[in-house]
Amino acid sequence: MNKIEKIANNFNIKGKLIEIKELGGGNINRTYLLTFFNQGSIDRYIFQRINTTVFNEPHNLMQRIEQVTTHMKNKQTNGAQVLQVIKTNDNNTLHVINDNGSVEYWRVYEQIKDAISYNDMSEVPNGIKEEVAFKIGQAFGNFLKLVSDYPEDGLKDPIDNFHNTEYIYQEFLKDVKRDPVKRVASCQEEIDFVIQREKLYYLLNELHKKGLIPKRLNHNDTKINNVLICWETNCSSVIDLDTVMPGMLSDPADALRSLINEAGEEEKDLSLIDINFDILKSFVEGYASETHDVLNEVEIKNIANALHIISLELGMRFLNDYINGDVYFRINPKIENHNLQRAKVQFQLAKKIEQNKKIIEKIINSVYLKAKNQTKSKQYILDNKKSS
Ligand code: ADP
Ligand code: GN1
Ligand code: MG
Repeated sequence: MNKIEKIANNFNIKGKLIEIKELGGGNINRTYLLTFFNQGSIDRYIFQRINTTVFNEPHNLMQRIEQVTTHMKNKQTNGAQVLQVIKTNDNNTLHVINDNGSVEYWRVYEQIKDAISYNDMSEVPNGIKEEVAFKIGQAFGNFLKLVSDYPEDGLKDPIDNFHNTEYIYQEFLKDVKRDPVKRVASCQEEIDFVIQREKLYYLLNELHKKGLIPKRLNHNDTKINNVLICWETNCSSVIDLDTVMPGMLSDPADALRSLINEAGEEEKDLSLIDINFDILKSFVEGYASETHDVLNEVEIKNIANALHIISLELGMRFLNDYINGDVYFRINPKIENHNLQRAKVQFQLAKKIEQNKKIIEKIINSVYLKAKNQTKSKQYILDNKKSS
């Protein structure tokens, strides 16, 4: 019996295991799709080994995920499938094993059925790119709404200072100074690029301190492949809930970062990195349709800044990992200086955002204004009907 089969035996799953397939796409966890034959039907499950370098308290993490998904299920009305945790035979959310001295934490989810995820916009056929962007906007906007009244759970955040750009920048400077694997000389141009934009990294914290931007429970990892679209039912499900914690505009910002660069995060030819404004507008239309009465004016005005900042932040995180010897993000050893290459893509995107900031702000503001006005006129019609 192989290792995954043995792990599967510990979960409360009926039927005979007939196929094991590793899924790529994520940069953090190891993910497998397992197929079971059960009394004439086929059931599929997602098996994941949690990356404990990134998530050092897996039990705490699973408790948040269980509570958040239960909260979502109780409120969900649009028919979308919500991530469902499958327990072990002894009713735990994790199966812990010791493999040659290393402790591994395994969890299982039900597979979201009949749904597709795209790794980047280049995988989406022309003609439906805007529709996909709209659906992703709706899905993450709906997520923000669903968890907006999730009560304080007393749990630790799964990662400290995740998307605290100011903190990430300070850590980055320390690692540049340490230069642990002697790579700093090979990326001085990129380091200078980061330092030149220092002022931006403080912006969101400053607005928060002034009371202008609140911290709301965010998904915090809103890249394109963390939404599964079911075309048949017209419902989309948000997955990868590992980083659910309070944040400031990280969801619309990171989703836009991931979507508007059609070439994707892994592109080698930097001349292909650009902004697709139609995709940008469609995502915002989807996100605004759910959040126009949730976000305040200052938040809406700062989505463009948050997008700029998160592109620089992710570039900084990739560059920092390159400088540290590739210890955080999964790399493909066949790609030379993989994390440095990924950082360059994000910096190129940040340059484009810088050049087009005014246009981006204009699009976002006008989409939100339209969404708000539509609601107002609907309300006006309703009120008039009632009084007549
Ligand atoms: P990572 O943290 O490594 O990004 P994810 O939780 O996003 O891991 O899973 C990686 C990939 O596995 C996803 O992009 C998706 O394609 C697939 N996947 C994960 N969970 C499910 C699920 N419940 N149903 C169907 N596919 C899933
Ligand atoms: C990681 O797990 P995945 O691949 O969805 C990372 C995100 C990055 C993303 C870049 C916990 O996301 O923050 O934006 O890679 N997740 C974590 O591709 O660090
Ligand atoms: Mg993921």
